[in-house]
Formats: sequence, C-alpha cells, structure tokens
Amino acid sequence: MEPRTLVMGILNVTPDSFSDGGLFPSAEAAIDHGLALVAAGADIVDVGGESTRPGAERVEPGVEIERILPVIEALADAGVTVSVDTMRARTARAAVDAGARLVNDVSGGLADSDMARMVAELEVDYVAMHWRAHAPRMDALDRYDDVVAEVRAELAARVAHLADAGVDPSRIVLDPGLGFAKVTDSNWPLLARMAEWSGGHRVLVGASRKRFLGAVIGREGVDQADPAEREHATTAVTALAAQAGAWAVRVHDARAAGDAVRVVSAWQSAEQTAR
Ligand code: PMM
Repeated sequence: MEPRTLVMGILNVTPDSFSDGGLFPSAEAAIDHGLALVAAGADIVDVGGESTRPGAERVEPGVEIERILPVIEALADAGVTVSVDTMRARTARAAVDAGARLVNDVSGGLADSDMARMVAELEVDYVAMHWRAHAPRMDALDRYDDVVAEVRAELAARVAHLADAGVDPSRIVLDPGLGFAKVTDSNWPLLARMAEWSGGHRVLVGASRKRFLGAVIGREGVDQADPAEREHATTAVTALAAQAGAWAVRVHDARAAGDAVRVVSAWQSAEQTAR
C-alpha cells in the first residue's frame, strides 16, 4: 500500500503571518500549539520565525533564531518531527542542531548562497519551493507564458544547483510555491498538473487559506479576505492533492487535513483491493 500523504502543521512564531501571525506571544504558547497540531493529526510541525506573506519585511537573523529555537527544541524533545521554515543557512543549522529534521526553504536556496552547501552538510530532507523574489518584489514577477513549463524549468535549476553542492537528490522535496509570484489563475495548473513539474521528486503542497482559494468560493455574506473562511476549500485541495500523490500538505488546520488524507488513503486501499 502507498504511504498516505503527510500533514505538515504550520506554526508561525511571527507577529505578522497572514493567517496565524501574532497568535503565539510566548514560546510556551507556540509549543502548546505545536503539540496541539500533533494531537489533531499533524505528522510534522513546520516552525517559522519570519513571515513571507506579500509585502512582509525581513527580520534580523538573530531575531528569527531567538523566536524559533526554544520552540523547536521543546517539540523535538517531545518526540515531534519538526521542520524549520527558513531561507537562511545559519538558521537552518541552528534549527537542525536543536532537533529539526527537515529544512523548508521557500526560496529553494536562492535567498542564501550558503544554503545548498549547508543542507548537503546537514544531511536532512530539504523542501525547495518555487520562488522568484523576496516579498516586496514578488507580485511584480507573477507573469508567465506557460506557468507549468516555467516552474518546472526553474525548479529543475534549483535541483541541479543543490545536487552540485552535494545534496542527495532523494532528499529534495519540491513545492510549487502557491501564491508566491503567482496570480490566482496560475496556481490551479500547478496543482492539477503536478507530475509535469515535479520531475519525480516528492511534492509538498502549501495551499492553506491562501488568497487564490478565496477567489473561487464566492458566497454571499462571506468575507473573501478572511483567511479562516478558506478552510473548507483548503480541505478540498488537501484531498485532491493526496489523491494526486502529494507527499505532504502544509496546513493551518491539522484535524481537517488529517481527516482528509485518511479518507483518501482508505479510498485508495479499497481501489487496490478491487484490482
Ligand atoms: N507558504 C508560506 C510559508 N511557507 N513553505 C512551503 N514549503 N510552501 C508554502 O506554500 C509556504 C511555505 C506562507 O504561508 P504562511 O504565512 O501561512 O506560513
């Protein structure tokens, strides 16, 4: 039986992330939320100390490390599989030393020229997301003639760069970077045609509560700008991504996603038994 799609729960220890920013004023509150994500069905908790939402300002490396380290340490000590959401090699190193087992880099190694070498040295799994520029500039770079072909080529270039630096290709997970330098309509072909850009790598899908979902669920009386209103649409994407073979989904609501991936797994097992 195929292993089921994993659930990566989002834990942003930031004052300004678009959906959960500012929710955790102390390390204790963040640790409690990480444990709650696991209790709700998360297989991995993704800890980030820097918001990447459109328009976000960068934080100092020392501040980023200070925000996330006690949280990573406590969760790893409690037996949780932790990933670190960072674009910085130094932060990745500190996080892995504190117990993180996976580095999730939204820039795919583009933001820090030391990242590829560091990941090779750390020998951990590495998520390379499709990315074109830091938050203040990314909306100016959201045009594509053929989004699937361009994302495929740009991700393949990241994989080649990582492999040159000594990263084992089997450690590389690819992510289409939904909402990052993408207009609403660019996100759907990337979801629907995963096999065309993934090059056989494991795929992580990060659709949770993003703006492009709000655009398709037009309902009267619903505030399209409220990220929590996009939760059911997120769960639908989770189920479809799992059905399409995604390795993991990165979500705010671990219970909803955990239920969805288990439903897909049961459905697929029944299909296999019938054959
Ligand atoms: N999206 C955000 C942050 N980190 N990491 C990966 N791999 N993929 C994503 O799509 C992604 C990410 C932005 O969302 P958040 O502010 O809710 O964390």
